[in-house]
Amino acid sequence: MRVAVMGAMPEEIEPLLDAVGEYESVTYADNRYYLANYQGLELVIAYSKIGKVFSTLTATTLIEKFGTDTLLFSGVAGAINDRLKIGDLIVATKLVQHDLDITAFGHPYGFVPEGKVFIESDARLLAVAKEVAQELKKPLYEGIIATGDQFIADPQRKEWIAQTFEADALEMEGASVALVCDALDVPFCILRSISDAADMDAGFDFDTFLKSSAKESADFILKMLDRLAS
Ligand code: 4EH
Repeated sequence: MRVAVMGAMPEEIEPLLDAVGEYESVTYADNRYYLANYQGLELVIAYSKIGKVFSTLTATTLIEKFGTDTLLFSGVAGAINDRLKIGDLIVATKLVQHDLDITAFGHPYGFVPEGKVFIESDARLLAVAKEVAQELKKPLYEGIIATGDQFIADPQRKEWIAQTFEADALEMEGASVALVCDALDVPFCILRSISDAADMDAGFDFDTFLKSSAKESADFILKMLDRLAS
């Protein structure tokens, strides 16, 4: 198995690089890719930089250039569902682009012709995530993640995303990564730990909790890798 493990920001993959120990670094398409062996799995680890475009480039590169056959995303997210508190884990059941809007032509939000509003996650990787949660006795929320090229720190925009897509959390990369994996038939799993509530305090909370929440997510991903290896 060749497993891609990606994040958007350096903080999101640093705990993974620390855990794998030795790795080789390859520069390609203006980014760095870290090749490592972990429990007999071949890993390719990378952070994309922020947003849908960079994450599309990185996900595509991980699959097409580095030949990965499974993709796990680890990172942080803003909470929409108020059951989700800072540090909690959410795994996406499906993902949507909340900022994709050609409603002027009668299409629903998040839809373009020949595309789909929601992209569904891989059932087997979801099951693996649930098994890990049970093993660790950690709550794992399953829900809808909304993605857009905006850091949301606005209760009104947050509420609109909640109502329009029934989304539980939001971030800036998941749906684009999901779209790439879906198109290329690569099973994927988008895992996030909450860093803020996408409200007026989001900027401050994000800065405060980025590292600790990114570590929560990365630690969980490592347990998923343990299971995929065995
Ligand atoms: O990769 C981006 C990061 C914020 S932008 C998306 N990530 C974090 C998830 C996220 C998020 N996305 C949208 C956590 N909270 C979010 C929110 N809205 N409220 C960034 C952060 N720091 C420096 C530069 N850019």
